[in-house]
This record gives sequence, structure tokens and C-alpha cells, in this order.
Amino acid sequence: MIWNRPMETMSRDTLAALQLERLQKTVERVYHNVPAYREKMQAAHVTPADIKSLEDLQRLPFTYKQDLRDNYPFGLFASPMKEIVRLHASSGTTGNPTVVGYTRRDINTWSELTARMLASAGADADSVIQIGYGYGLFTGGLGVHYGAEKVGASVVPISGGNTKRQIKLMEDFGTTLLACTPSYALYLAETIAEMGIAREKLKLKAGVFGAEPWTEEMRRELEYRLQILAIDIYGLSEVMGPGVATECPVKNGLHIAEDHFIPEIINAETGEPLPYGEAGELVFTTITKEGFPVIRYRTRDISVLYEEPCHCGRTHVRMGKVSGRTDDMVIIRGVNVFPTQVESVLLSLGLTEPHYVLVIDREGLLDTLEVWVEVSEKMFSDEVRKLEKVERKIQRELESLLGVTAKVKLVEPKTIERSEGKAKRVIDRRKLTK
Ligand code: DLL
Repeated sequence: MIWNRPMETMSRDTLAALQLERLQKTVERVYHNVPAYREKMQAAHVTPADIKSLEDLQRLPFTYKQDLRDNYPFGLFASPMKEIVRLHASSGTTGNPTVVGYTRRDINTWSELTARMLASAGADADSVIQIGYGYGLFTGGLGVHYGAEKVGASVVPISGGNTKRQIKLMEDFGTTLLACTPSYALYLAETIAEMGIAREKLKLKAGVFGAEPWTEEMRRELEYRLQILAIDIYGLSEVMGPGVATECPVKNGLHIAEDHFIPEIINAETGEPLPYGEAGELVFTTITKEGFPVIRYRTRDISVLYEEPCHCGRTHVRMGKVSGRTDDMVIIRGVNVFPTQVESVLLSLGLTEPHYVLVIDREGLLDTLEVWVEVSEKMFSDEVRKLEKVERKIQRELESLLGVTAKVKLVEPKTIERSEGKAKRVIDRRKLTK
């Protein structure tokens, strides 16, 4: 269902006019209210009056995660603290966490966007929505929560973890829509099977999965195991949280809420804008946010933009599934590898279980990649010769598709840590030995 038809199906011309008006207001706002933005714009010799068309956006300087750290905690806020009604923050494993703030109107906008996302997955007032994203400083739980209430669904704010209890409530409450990370959905599916719960006992129809990269092959796996429609949802705290972009049931890219955000794809090294259809780094400018607007925010996420109209009727441009973050990319002997590429190979071969991890190490001056992947109990107790054959087959496939030499290690069931939130797909041992 299309939640906000006038906005989501607006003609491209009307949308462009709306975007320009909103962009101009946002640039004015940051220039006057945020010294750090003003200084950057002055250094680039651009003022709000220079933004006369949407193309002029490219005259504005980029904003980086480092800018958030440098202005910790509230230096980039464009509203006085008395108007900020909510704070969220990222964990920040190194240095200061990144903090974002929302005004009441921002919270309303955000709820509207997560409502669009849930409606796109088929949610309505009859739905029972179980939210397995973490509640707290992470934007996943509360972000989806407000949208779920807005569509009028009955919300089960269970947060992440407590897997058996999740499944008991899913059965007892008749959950129809599950919201969590795809890796947690897989863990839930596995546990449902282990608990011997028949699929007919569950009313599950759809899942909205995101907050981490996942492949088409993983979608098929989840749709098959849970017998649901699996929808990809994308967002990041700096821009808003979940709801920045969402798939429609056509499942051919995620519609970006262009009445609130302007996307660009750039060459991550040169910063040059790339045309539609080319892969590069996603950059977002918010055009309605009050508390924490961002101008040309470098997401470090790799994707592609598509402008062709979609069968669903929505006119907003689509982004391809995120293949990974530039910071998740591992470089093995000069070849760039994303965990999603490995996932895609493993799952399409279908010889193993869908639980895997990449282990990076260094031998002398060379980086090495090992792919650990679980096999079933039955297979693990098979002859060594058979296991070696499977290892070699996967190894060959990885080598021919990705161009890297990886050592494949088949491991016992349950050896790889299950995820209740964002999965950790890479273990980098080089950092431990340095
Ligand atoms: O993960 C917001 C979110 C919550 C999105 C729930 C979807 C569902 P952050 O913790 O700030 O916010 O992390 C943002 O997660 O830059 C991407 O690298 C990654 N990410 C988010 N959604 C997707 C997705 C939330 N659908 C970072 N596919 C982003 C791939 C995703 N990566």
C-alpha cells in the first residue's frame, strides 16, 4: 500500500520544485544557525543566495562523520536545545560517539517515513508488528515504533534478543510483521525450526529488514524459511534513522523519500558526482530536518541510483541494495572484497548453512582471507574427503567470481556467533597482531 500517495507519486517536475524550495530553506538554516557549516561554506566561497537550482547543491562542501565527532555533542544542531525532544547516538567504537537530535516536527516526519515503509510491506491497522530492532540510542527500535503506531498497528516493542521469548510471543500474539536485522531474522528462523513450531502456528506475512547489508540470496533464504515477503529498509542515524529509503513489493531497488532527502552518488575517491546507474558512494542532503540537518553527508555506503519509473507507481528514485560500506571492504592482495559478495557465492551454491564469517590475517607482507562457513550436522559427520571436496568447490567459485584466493574452512554447526542486531561479518586479525 502507498501510505502518502500525493507525496510518493508526485510528478518529477513538482518534486524538483519542492526540493529546491526546501533545499534553499535548509541551506539558509544551517548557514545562520550552525557556525561549522557557515565556516565551511565561507571557505568554499558559497552563500545561501548562490543556491538557485538543484545543480547548485554540488557547490556545497561535503559533511563527514568526522565533522560530527569534531562538533561533539551538539555543535551541528540547528535548533536550540529547548526545541530538541530526542537524542540518538551511535556507539562509536573509536573516539566520540556521533550524536543526532530531533525536534518535535522531525519526530513527526520520521514517523511518517517509517509509516510509509511499513505500509509498503503491507502493514495496516490490523497488523501486529513485532519490533526486534534494539530500543535505545540506536535509531532502529524507536524509529520503526513510531511508524508502526502511526499506521495503527498493534505494536510489540520487544527489542532485540530473548530469542525463544520472541518466538513464543510471535505465536501467542499472532505477529504479522517482523522488523529486525536480516541476520537476526535468520537466527529467529533457525530457532523456530529447532523449537519444532509448525509454520501454520504463525501468522507472519512480512518482514522489514535492514540496518546491515544483505543480498538477494539472503532474501530468498529468509522468504523461504519464514514463508514471508522480505522487504529491505535503509537508513542511517545521521540522516534520520530507518525510513530514508524502502523497497516496494516490486523488490527492484529502494525508493528514497525524495521529498525529505536529496541523494547523490559520487566517486568516493575524487568526490565527483556519478550518473544514474553507476555504482559509487551515497551522499544525502536533508531538506526538511530542523534539529540536525546535514548537507551532502558522506554515508560511505556503496550503491547505485535508478531513475526509471517503478511499476508500483511511486516516482521517487530508487537505490540499489547497498553492497557494503567503504569501511567494511577488505582488500586482499589488491582485490576489493565485500562480505556481501562472499554471501552471494555461498548462498547461491547452497552447499552449506547461511552462517559465515570472513577472517583476515597477514602472512609476512601479504593479507590472507579465510572464509569460515557452517555445514549441517549430517555433513560435518561425513567423510573428510567429501568435506574437502565441498571446500574446494567453494574456493574455486570464490576465486572465479571475486578474483581472490580464499581458504575455505567448513565449521561445525553453531560455531559462528549468531547475531541479535547487526552481524559482525569480518574478523580482522591483522589488527590484533600489530
Ligand atoms: O542502522 C538505521 C536503521 C535501523 C536502518 C533499522 C534500517 C533499519 P545506523 O546505526 O546509523 O542506522 O547505521 C547506518 O547501516 O550507513 C549502512 O551502512 C547500514 N545500513 C542500514 N540499512 C541498511 C540496508 C541504522 N538496508 C548504516 N542495507 C548505514 C545495507 C544498511 N546497509
